[in-house]
Amino acid sequence: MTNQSIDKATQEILEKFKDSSSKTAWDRADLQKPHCSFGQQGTCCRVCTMGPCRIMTKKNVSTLGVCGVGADTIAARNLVRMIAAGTAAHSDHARDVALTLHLAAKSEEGDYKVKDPIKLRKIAHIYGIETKDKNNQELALALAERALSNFGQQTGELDMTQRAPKKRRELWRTLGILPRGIDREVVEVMHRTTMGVDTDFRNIIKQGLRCSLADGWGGSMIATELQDILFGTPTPLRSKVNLGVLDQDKVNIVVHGHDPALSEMVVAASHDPELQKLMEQKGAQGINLAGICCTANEILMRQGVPVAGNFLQQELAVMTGVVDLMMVDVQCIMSSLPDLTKHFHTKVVTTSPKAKIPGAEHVEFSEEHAFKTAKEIVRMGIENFSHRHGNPFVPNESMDLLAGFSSESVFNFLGGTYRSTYRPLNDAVIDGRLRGAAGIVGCNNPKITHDWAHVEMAKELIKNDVLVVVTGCSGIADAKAGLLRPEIAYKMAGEGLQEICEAVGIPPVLHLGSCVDNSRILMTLTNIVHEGGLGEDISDLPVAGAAPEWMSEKAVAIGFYFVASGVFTVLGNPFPVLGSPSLTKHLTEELEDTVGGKFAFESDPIKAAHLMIDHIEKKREALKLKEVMYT
Ligand code: BF8
Repeated sequence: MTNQSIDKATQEILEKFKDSSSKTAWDRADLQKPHCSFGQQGTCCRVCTMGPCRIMTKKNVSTLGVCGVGADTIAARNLVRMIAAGTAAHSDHARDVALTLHLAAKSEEGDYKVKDPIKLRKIAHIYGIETKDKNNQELALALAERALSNFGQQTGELDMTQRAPKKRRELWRTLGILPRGIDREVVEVMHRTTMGVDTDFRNIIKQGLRCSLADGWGGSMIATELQDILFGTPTPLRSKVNLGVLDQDKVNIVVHGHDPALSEMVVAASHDPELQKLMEQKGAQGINLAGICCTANEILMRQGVPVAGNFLQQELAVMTGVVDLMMVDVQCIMSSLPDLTKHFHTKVVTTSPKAKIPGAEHVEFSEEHAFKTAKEIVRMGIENFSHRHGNPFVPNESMDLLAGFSSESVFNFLGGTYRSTYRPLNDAVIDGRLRGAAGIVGCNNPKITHDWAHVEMAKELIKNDVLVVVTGCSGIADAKAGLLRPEIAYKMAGEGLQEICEAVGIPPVLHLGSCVDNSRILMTLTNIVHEGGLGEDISDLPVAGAAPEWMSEKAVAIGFYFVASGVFTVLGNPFPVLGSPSLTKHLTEELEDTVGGKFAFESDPIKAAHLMIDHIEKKREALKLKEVMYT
């Protein structure tokens, strides 16, 4: 089992069910082998029905598709369509958040309220909204309308891009990749990549970069900031992670997906006196909420709700036999869940009209009746408590963690409670106590030992005095491995990083939230540039990024907006482009000359960490910084 996961809880459940008829993603992944090499290399084209066309190379001569396109075009088209899909996912989520803010602004009596009025004013200012003489409701309405207009905007520049360093924004403008409107960039990718349009692979990638920026500095940033306004900006808090947070004696409700709008209400509904009474009548000792994937990250960061697991643990949560209800919203939800519940008592409840799953119960969520829907779902979970059967098995594995960092809180923290400044962080990098910083983000993928690449990479980086920030399933992986505890710095961090962690009481690995919260990393990098002393652009900074176990189209969009923002980014498994050596070279070499960032593909997390460290050193040298103090 150890080659499937490094996580003990995961290993125990997989071992227990290895000969049973309950199948998981790992079993299905085995059945998919060998993978289609054309798909893997990116050289299969299905954009019209003259094919499907595959590009084959014999004695250095490649075939062409029926319309005449070769491997370069096909692989580039396939890749940027992944960017468009990822951007669409993050941004459609953001649209729903903006609509929720609009609703909160319109009806003061509704379930949603502005929780962070300071951020409301700050973001309204970015949108050029006059804040003087406006109350919160008026401001929220104006902001929601302006944010919504960014989706359908046809010309101009996305408002949030103004937050990027000046030099970066000018570069985007010069290169013609400053995003105009969020939906427009997604549509243009789809247009350009349809049969017989753009066949210049560099030009296709250029639009891919523009589309990805519409995600990072558009959709994802809108989602993060408006969620903070509605649900509160996270501040550091303690919680627990892994399947051991499920409690046999309590009603266990697991929320899974990405959109916090309903799960925030479920948190409130779980305290409802009427439902508490029903829970007691059913003989349970409490209502225990836990999360999976990014919905988990959202309510962990703001409410401290424990996390049951990351992407590859969603089926395992059901297999414990103690999850009375799993409520899902959108994204990263395995279609296998309802089928799995044939062997277990868990009710799987879909809630979004955009994401129904055959075999699941559907309770439609609408922002107008959010609390009522949340209560109904919690009630279903409580009612299902008495239907448990068989021998439940909850691995005795849970880990403490410190989360809730944001671009506002984390480095203010580094500046001390009363000093709101990035100065101490910049100074630590300048004087060589810190080598630099790295972001590790993204998914799990059954092709890679679960959690292994995330955890090994993080350990290697902190050992070398690189402060690590994490989001998404990467954050959950590191949390399970204990890396989000301040005390781990003494055991695993280099001396310089240890000093900093000790002085401010932070862990060497900082959890910044869900995948849309990668926009917090963009803002953190921007704040470091603005603080001064480390160059004028993100591409000058001694930083790097990685997605060592990525699998989702959303990760492709994220990788691209980091590279387009000037960040060297290492992927654990390559993009499906290796069938085009020219495109591969463009992504891993040439892009650096234009946008200042590029990709590398490296499956060994230690080697990948050293690619990042080498890049950080290269940037330190260019900035003429002192040598790192402790080597
Ligand atoms: O958006 S890291 S598996 S849960 S895609 Fe999905 Fe990947 Fe997890 Fe969050 Ni992000």
